[in-house]
Amino acid sequence: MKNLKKQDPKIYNAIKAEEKRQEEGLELIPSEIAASPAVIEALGTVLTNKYSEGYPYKRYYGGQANVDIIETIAIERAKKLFGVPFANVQPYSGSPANLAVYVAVCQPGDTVMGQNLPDGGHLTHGWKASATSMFYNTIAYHVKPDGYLDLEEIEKLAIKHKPKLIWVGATAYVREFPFEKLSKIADKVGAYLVADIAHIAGLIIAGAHKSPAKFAHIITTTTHKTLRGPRGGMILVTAKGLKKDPELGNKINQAIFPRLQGGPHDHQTAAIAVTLGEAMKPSFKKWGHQVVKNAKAMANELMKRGLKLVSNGTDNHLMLINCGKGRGVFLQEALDAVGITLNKNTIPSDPSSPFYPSGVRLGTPFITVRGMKEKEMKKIANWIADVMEEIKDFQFPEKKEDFKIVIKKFRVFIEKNKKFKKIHQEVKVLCKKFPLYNK
Ligand code: DSN
Repeated sequence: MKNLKKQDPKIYNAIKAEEKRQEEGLELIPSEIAASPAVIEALGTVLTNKYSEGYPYKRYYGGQANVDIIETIAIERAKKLFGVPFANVQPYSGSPANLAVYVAVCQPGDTVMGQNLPDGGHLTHGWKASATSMFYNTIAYHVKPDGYLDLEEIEKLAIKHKPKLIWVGATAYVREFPFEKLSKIADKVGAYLVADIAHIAGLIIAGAHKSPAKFAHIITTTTHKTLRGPRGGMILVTAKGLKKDPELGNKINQAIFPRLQGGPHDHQTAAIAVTLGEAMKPSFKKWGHQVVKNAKAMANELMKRGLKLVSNGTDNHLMLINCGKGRGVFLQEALDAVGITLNKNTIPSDPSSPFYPSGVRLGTPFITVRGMKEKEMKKIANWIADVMEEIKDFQFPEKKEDFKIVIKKFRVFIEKNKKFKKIHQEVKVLCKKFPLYNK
């Protein structure tokens, strides 16, 4: 980065500081990952200079010979990896990909169903704060007290509301998705079943989670979570989808361009192609299975230490710790102080609110990229449990207005805590043994 360093030291220094933060800390946000050096190289290329509205060999601007090759490779790799006949690799990210699905198959005012946000669902699946609920009639389904999807409720709601589209997929669901059962419900009411596999795409390719390819009509995903790619999105249409509507691929293409987006981000497309190439290697399968093994090992150790996990464990890459009413923020901030990064998150039937949720969400994709295994998971789980123990006296205040006072006290406590300083040093030592990029 010699030019950047000379020309804009403020930005250069902030990037270097972020490199150091990621290198010296444990990134446990389950939707984050360390993209490979080849992916990062593809992102920083002259492809960012180009406009390519349209699709390969059908563009609106000249000079597309190289971009057409790149996008075609990305499409073909996506089709092969997921076993589908159609792929669009142009969505800027997951939310635009999901919006394109609505535009392709629904009319404004149509009814759609999705997993309730506090139950782990995604904003774009119809949550009230998302624009999707402004344009569509959205019905939320839930998980049962054991943390599994409530299939009985889903079936009842589907029969009652006859949705045009049913989403399956989430941002905070620790169990395997029952794609086959949901496809039966969707077929019964004539709805499109759309699987949003953003969180689990890499696990599906690795064979560590069932694939929705035989059961859903459409699949959407981001490319920067367990797929280990650049920030980006994809929309896939399955054979089942084309059987329901042979025009579905064309409708998706039109929804992305010209209806919702302009020129594709060609540097991102190239990096997606590289990602998909990497995901075809046998080592990717091994990695995907290790992510799940690591999550299970961490979950077991956390529970052994007395922490409460939503659904008492995990089938995938992520876990949700129930910290007690409104206490997610305390654990997030205390762990930040020891170099462990995760995010506060709602838990099913959260007694608090999305801004002051009662849980934290954590996962193993990033640290598995670094080569960490079950032994390290146990160590990390014990640090988390130690930190939780240390902050046990801090409760969310009865009156929300008092939060500012409590959090101020809490931050002073964190700042002065000797145990946290010790754990932070130990975290750094562990990270040094598992370098991220400087191998
Ligand atoms: N922000 C993503 C996540 O963290 O799961 C979802 O869009």
